[in-house]
Amino acid sequence: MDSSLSSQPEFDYLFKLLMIGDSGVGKSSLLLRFTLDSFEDLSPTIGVDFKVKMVTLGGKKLKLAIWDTAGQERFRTLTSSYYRGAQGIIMVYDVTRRETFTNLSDVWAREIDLYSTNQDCIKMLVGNKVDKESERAVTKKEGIDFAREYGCLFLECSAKTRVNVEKCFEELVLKILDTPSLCAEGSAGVKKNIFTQKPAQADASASSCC
Ligand SMILES: Nc1nc2c(ncn2[C@@H]2O[C@H](COP(=O)(O)OP(=O)(O)O)[C@@H](O)[C@H]2O)c(=O)[nH]1
Ligand SMILES: [Mg+2]
Repeated sequence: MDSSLSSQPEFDYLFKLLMIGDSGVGKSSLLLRFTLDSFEDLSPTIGVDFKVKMVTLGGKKLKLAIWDTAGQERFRTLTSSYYRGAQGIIMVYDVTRRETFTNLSDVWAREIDLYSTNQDCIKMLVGNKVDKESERAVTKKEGIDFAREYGCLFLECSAKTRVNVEKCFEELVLKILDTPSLCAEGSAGVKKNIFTQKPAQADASASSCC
């Protein structure tokens, strides 16, 4: 849209996305898989804060700032600043651990209602670890029903085998692009600073950008 200007913006939209869900469900692994295409057996204390990834989707250049917890979810102490200004939220559970699924409605959906500043914010429910099919404890139908009830998108995926990982992020972002109020917030012309809101020791080291 600003292509007539001499200094071209590096992106059309900047979106803030969040990963939430219980400890151990694979939030950090999904983020690493999506941003770096790697999978490591992460120690439970390692979180990545946030990563930045540039993508082109729907004909737009997008800068995605994807926030992850640094393990605070174990103590249920995510703060409102974590949620503030997000256009998209990825709610992750582990298909082999039923309590991670029930906690999404008992704990995490409530937190979103409490803290999310944006009522149009798009949510994506993700059932991770489908590579462990023999240990499955939550059926796909249950995921579909939850998503319908909470008005979320839904996919099952595996950070380990990479099945559906890109699709989780892409479907979420395409839906954000379809929502005019969210695009307006994320527009490159809008002065907002989602990077300085975060606490110290930001690690924006990922990727390709800038
Ligand atoms: N089998 C399998 N293991 C996974 C998958 N995703 C993550 N893990 C493992 O689950 C554990 C917790 O992952 P992590 O990303 O740290 O979860 P987080 O606490 O939600 O950030 C780690 O040992 C990961 O290697 C997956 O898709 N399949
Ligand atoms: Mg983590």
